[in-house]
Amino acid sequence: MNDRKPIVAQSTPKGTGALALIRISGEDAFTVFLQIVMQTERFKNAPPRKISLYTLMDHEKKKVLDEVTAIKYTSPRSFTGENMIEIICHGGEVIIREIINALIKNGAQQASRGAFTRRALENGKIDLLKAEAIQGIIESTNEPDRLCAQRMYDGKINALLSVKDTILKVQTELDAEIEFGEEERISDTRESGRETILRIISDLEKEIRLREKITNLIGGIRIIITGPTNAGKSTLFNTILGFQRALVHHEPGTTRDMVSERMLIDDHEIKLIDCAGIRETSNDVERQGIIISRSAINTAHLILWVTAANETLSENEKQEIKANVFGKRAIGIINKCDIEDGASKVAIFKEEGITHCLISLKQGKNVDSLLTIVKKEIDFISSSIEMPEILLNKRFEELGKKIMLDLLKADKEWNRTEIAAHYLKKAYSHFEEIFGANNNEEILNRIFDNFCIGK
Ligand SMILES: Nc1nc2c(ncn2[C@@H]2O[C@H](COP(=O)(O)OP(=O)(O)OP(=O)(O)O)[C@@H](O)[C@H]2O)c(=O)[nH]1
Ligand SMILES: [Mg+2]
Repeated sequence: MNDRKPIVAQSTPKGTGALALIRISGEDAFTVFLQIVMQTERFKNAPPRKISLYTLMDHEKKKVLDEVTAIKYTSPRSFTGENMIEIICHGGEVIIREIINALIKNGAQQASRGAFTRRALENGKIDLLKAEAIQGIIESTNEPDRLCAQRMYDGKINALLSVKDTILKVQTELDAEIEFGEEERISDTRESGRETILRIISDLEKEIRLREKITNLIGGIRIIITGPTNAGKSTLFNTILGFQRALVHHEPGTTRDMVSERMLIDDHEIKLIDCAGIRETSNDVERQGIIISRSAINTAHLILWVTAANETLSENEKQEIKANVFGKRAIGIINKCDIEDGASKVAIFKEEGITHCLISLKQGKNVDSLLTIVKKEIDFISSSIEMPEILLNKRFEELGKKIMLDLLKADKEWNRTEIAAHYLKKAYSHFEEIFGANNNEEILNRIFDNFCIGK
């Protein structure tokens, strides 16, 4: 058997499912698979890329492992470029583990993170940027991040290439000045070169801010339900989720800790948060809860301020509304309109320019209109995130920051041409990490360490 053992891993997520996919790749993948398959002739004669039914056996234990289907891919026409098999088995954790163990017992090895993609890279089936793009597509939890990964997958990295070429051009001009400088031309070239570098700095700054916004969306758009105690916040939380997640009680101060759930609203990933109602309290636990609420309000994308129609608006609540929602996206929700009409509370939201809604969660009154307003806000938040064009993933972002720092240093030293040229060279060298990483073991390890197992 070949020195390099075939690799095996589950490619579907861990946990129980109806079906699971196990992949095995390597020159001897077929030999290993044949050790655990009952229908050996069927597998040997199976045409590549066609699915067939097999019984898998642990011959040593004389035990049937599972009835599976499997697809055979013959080198080089596979994802990795090697002989490969995709086994679709039943999705029980024990079955998956036993099949993988049986393959390992017969000559395979457990694949490390990103091992399949790494082999595809080594075999020239894929380039590094595409490999990163695939990982990005798998990992993205929001639309802008997925679109960035898709753009990278499609090879649309012209904006980054243009930054790279421009830095080189300016640096070459500075080098020429150092060598053959003529006084008049020097100052012209130097000034236009500096303008170009300043433009790149400003583009990179903008891109870094855009990436921060995307990173801030990881885990979903954060919607926090807050307001005074006993207003119906937890009731609203449960209503939006569609099940009883948080405790609801007539006693004020019921919710203390932060309770959150992830959900999809119109295909947008949302993190919905319920927390302690805001009030003056002597109870230390409740006070801690209120501190947590305040910090969650600060990082939320959307605030749902819930207040009860039958409670008079206190000076305290007025101040809280002003302090917590000012400059943020928020909806004022006047609940319990089955008890009172809530008209007296409309003014404060109007004053602050906050969209408001009068509802009764108890009677289900106006809840649909509230949800429509919430969906509009979600659409706005999601669509207001501009797509980066240069820094398409986290790694590019990190390199973009390094490039920008060196360009800033070059700008500072612009009149000392040799030093400026040195920093431009340094800025340019960071592109080596992006485009010349194929043969750099250390960079490859760093990149693939972030991949999932089975990819
Ligand atoms: N009449 C009426 N009662 C409601 C309505 N919505 C909620 N309630 C009741 O109000 C009480 C408080 O509801 P919760 O959802 O626990 O309120 P909360 O804002 O989470 O309260 P804290 O966690 O204590 O801050 C419960 O008895 C609910 O049944 C409503 O629309 N009308
Ligand atoms: Mg509550």
